[in-house]
Formats: sequence, structure tokens, C-alpha cells
Amino acid sequence: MIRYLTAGESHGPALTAIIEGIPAGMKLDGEAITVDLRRRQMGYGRGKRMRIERDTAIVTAGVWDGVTIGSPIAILIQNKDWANWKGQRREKKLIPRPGHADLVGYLKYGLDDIQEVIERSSARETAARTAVGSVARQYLARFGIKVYSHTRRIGGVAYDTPVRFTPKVFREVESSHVRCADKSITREMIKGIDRAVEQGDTLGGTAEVIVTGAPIGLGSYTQWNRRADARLAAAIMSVPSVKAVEIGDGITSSSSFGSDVHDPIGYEKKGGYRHVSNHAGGIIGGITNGEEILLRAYFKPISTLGKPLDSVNLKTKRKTFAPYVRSDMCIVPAGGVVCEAVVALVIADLISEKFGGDSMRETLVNYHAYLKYVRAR
Ligand code: EPS
Repeated sequence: MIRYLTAGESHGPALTAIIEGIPAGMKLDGEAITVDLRRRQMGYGRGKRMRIERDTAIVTAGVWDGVTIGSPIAILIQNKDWANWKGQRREKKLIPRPGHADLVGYLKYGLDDIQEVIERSSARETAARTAVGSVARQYLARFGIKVYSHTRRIGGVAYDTPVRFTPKVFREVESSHVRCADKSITREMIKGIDRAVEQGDTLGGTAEVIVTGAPIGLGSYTQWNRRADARLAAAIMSVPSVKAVEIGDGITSSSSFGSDVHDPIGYEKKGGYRHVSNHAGGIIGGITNGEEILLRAYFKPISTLGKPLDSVNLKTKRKTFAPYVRSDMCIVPAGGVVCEAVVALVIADLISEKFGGDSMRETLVNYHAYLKYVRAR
């Protein structure tokens, strides 16, 4: 089993993440984790906080001479903004911002300052998940599995062409300020964000995650919580601002004929059984079918608005406007990077469940033996 926990407040000294279950004998590249952290920080529409932070992964446990030893791996990410917050006396925040966890957190935990809710409900926590997600990606790479993402839509501007992640497409996405594979649509998306900001508003959108190289047979239909699609959907729904998930052509297929959406089965001597199309998004009956796994995360627009909505002062109970606090304007590009991380963590857990050994060597022997068995059937 591969599992993880994160801890840390947005303006506290640091974020911490622990991932357990990575076998011994895997070379871990700490700099590659930092690369993913920096990818999460980028994107048009990010707020001023991202100009303060330079997220860097400090691996403090589980790795000896650059190689995992089977023990839990701990990663620390320092918050540079802590220096601006420590020792400061601040007025209590008592006006909850609609769309944020402010009111529900304040009531649930019996706190008396909304800041105490914000500290943990902030999407800053996703930096910690990106770090352990990056470890999971390094594990998956040993099995030839890669996890990509790109932006499909921001507000009303969509990029609808199916995407195959060749090195060229990858470079195009990574160099786009909104992580879109098309230059002219990138410009339209940026214009859309600018127009929303001018109007004191924010925009949501859709990020697509594509997993390549996953073998047939991860997940199971034998129990509801072993289904690969259920686990992936839950992981994506756990990313702040995500309000819906689609697997393959799940949404359009709900209004189509069955004959249009089910993927015919074929057989090739070299590749074995294949599905001729991939409307299912690589998962059938809760089990991966060897095709690309296609997932879409639908993000709501960021809740902090320049043109504030109505709220209530929690002390006086009087109607007032929600305060504007420093925020992002659009997080779809960064959200895609976070979705890659949470998806990588689920796929790594599924791989570990099926092939898991205590060492990398043992796990790979199990994996290759299984592939040989499947090919021979
Ligand atoms: C974030 C850090 C936060 C926010 C943002 C995500 O920093 P601060 O609160 O100091 O400005 O910019 O959080 C949200 C969008 C949110 O809704 O919580 C980060 O590191 O991603």
C-alpha cells in the first residue's frame, strides 16, 4: 500500500508530507520534486503569494545516499511568507468569504478567528501533495507509466482537440502560461482571465489528466472501494475548487447511444487485446484496460472576488460585503499539476497493491512476470 499524509499551515513555518510504501532501492531525485513544485507555482492568474515563495523540496527521511530504504519518506517545504507573519498581531477575521471554507470551518471547529480556518483550508496544502505526488511519479516511471496534464478550458475558451503527449506537445503545454497545447487558444484564455479580473471576477475551467503506460488489471470490481475509477475520482475531487470529475467521455456518453460509446475489442499478435477506441477513458468495470487513462477535473472559479458578494459579520450578525484578501484569479493551470500528483499517488497505490514487494527489484520481477502472463493469454 502507498499512502500519504500532509501537515502544515499556509503561513506557518513549513509544509510537511510523508509518503509510506515506496519500496527500498529506488533512486529518488530530490530536484525533480522541486521541478514539480515550481510547475505548480506557475500559470497566468496566480496571485502575489507565488512571487514570495520559491517552493523547494527538502527530503528529510526515508532516503539514504539518494536511494529509498523502504521507510517512510518525509518532505519539508518551507514557507517564505512565514517571515512576514511570525510575531505579527493581526485583527481577528470575522467576515466569512462566500465559496471558501471560512464559515463552515469556524462553526465546525469552534474557532474564533476565520484566519485559523484559512491556514489549513488554503490551497497552499496542495504544494505538499505535489511533492509526494512527484515521488509517486518517480516510482511509476520504473513501470513505464507517465502522468501528464493540460488545460482544456478556461471560462468560455476551450481547446477541444484530442491530445497525445508527444515530446513536442509536452513542450508546448509546459511553455504555455495557461498550460494549453495551442498558442492562439493560450492567448484567448489569457485575454479571458484579464477581462474577468478587470470586472472584479474570477474564472474556472477544466484540466485533463492523461496516464500513459498503465497495464491492464489495476483496480477491481470486487468491492466498491477497490474500483480504480472510484479511487481516481475521489482523489481529483479532493483537490480544492474541483466540483466535478469526468472519466473518458463520461458526460457526453450519458446522452449518446450505447453503440456510439462502447469501445470495440480487437486483437493484434504483437500488442495482444486492445480496445479500438477509448471512450471509457482506460477503465472498465473498475479495472484499467491498458489504454490511456483519461480524466477531467472541473474547477469552479476562485471564490475570492474583487467585486465582493454579500456576507455577514459573525460578531454583529449584520449584513456586509465579503472582504477581499490576496488571492489567485484563476488556478486551472496550477490545478492540472496538482491533479497529476493526486492521480500519480492513486496509480502508484494500485501498482503497489498488485505487484508490491519490499524492494524495487522484487516489485519489478512481479510486474514483468504478470505482463508475460497477460501477453500469453
Ligand atoms: C496558495 C497560497 C495562498 C493562496 C492560494 C493558494 O496564499 P495566500 O493565502 O498567502 O495568498 O494564494 O490559496 C487559494 C487560492 C485558496 O483559495 O485557498 C498556494 O500556494 O497555492
